[in-house]
Amino acid sequence: MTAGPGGTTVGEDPDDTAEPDDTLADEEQDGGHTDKGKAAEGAPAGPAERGAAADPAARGRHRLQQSERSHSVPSGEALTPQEATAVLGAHGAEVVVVVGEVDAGKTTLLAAVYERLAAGPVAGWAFAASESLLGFEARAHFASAASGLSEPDTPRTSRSTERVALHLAVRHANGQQRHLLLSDVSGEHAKGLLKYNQPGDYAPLLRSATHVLLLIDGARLVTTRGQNVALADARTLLRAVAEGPDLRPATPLDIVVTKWDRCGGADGLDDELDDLLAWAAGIWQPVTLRRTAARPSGEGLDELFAALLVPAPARPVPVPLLPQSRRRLHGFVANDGVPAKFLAAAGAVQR
Ligand SMILES: Nc1nc2c(ncn2[C@@H]2O[C@H](COP(=O)(O)OP(=O)(O)OP(=O)(O)O)[C@@H](O)[C@H]2O)c(=O)[nH]1
Ligand SMILES: [Mg+2]
Repeated sequence: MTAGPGGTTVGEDPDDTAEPDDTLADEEQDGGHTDKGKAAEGAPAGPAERGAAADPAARGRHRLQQSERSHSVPSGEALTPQEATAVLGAHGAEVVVVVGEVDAGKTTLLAAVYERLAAGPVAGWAFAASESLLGFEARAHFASAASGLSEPDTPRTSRSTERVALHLAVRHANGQQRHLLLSDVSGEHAKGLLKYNQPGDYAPLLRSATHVLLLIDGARLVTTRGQNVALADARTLLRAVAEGPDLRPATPLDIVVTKWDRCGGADGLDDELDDLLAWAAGIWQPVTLRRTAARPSGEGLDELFAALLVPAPARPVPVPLLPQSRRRLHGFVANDGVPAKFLAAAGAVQR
């Protein structure tokens, strides 16, 4: 993708291009890392700066603030929306949005991908750098036997949406370098999608997404009754994501069954998953189904990671409308897409 700094939101997109948003930050927020922050630095001096010029102590304080801003060092934790936006502006990045209910295995999956890359190249891509090394290490520690827990356990991800994205840079044997921002937000946020069809805190993430992973907790698929409930929930989630206003058309969506080590071979499961995939393909394209076990084997992770780096298919190019037809269509905005002939026949066309 060609993400440039200072992005727009879908609602404001003047030419309605099919590119994902290049900002993960709410528009009002400005952490000093965005171009808005840079623009502010170059703006004419306001009252504070004029005061600083007159008073040496104030001038010192002002300089200190400026230097903190220009020398800010990433904390190494998961990135804030502003920091993630700065990565998008500087390099462009794949924005991978992981959606799944509490305990679905989101954090463990991301930790396992990181560990897998740390162990050696995946599909020719080797770990190059990360601005959220501490965030990855903390997650990997709790998700591995090294944590000293009798059963490795990943702590629940905080409900906070202050730090939402894990950053990875990878380099291919051919010298190409790519960046990824992998969202890790609490499954609590999926409740809004599931119950009320409201994206809530997912909205800015989905607007920026270049890839969506919709996780199904494999631990819920062991019994037939569990399968019925979990797969019905997955359909509701998928519909909310796919039919909501945020996700751009043709964004690859992967249905990822987690904990395959626990549910693989369960009665009737493969047939149910085939049905789910066929149903999903009817409402979203492209869609893929994956079976994964982040632990103990890492099954399915290499294929999943390689898929995240496959260049996105060409997105539909919006057809430019002549001013005349734009005006006419505007009148029928509620019936957009319905042939005018049919509307005329139904007496709904107002001339
Ligand atoms: N057996 C098995 N357990 C797993 C696997 N992946 C995750 N788990 C376990 O499932 C539980 C939940 O995993 P998390 O990664 O914390 O789930 P989450 O989706 O991030 O949960 P929230 O952050 O609370 O939304 C933890 O106890 C993990 O150890 C897996 O592949 N196999
Ligand atoms: Mg988590």
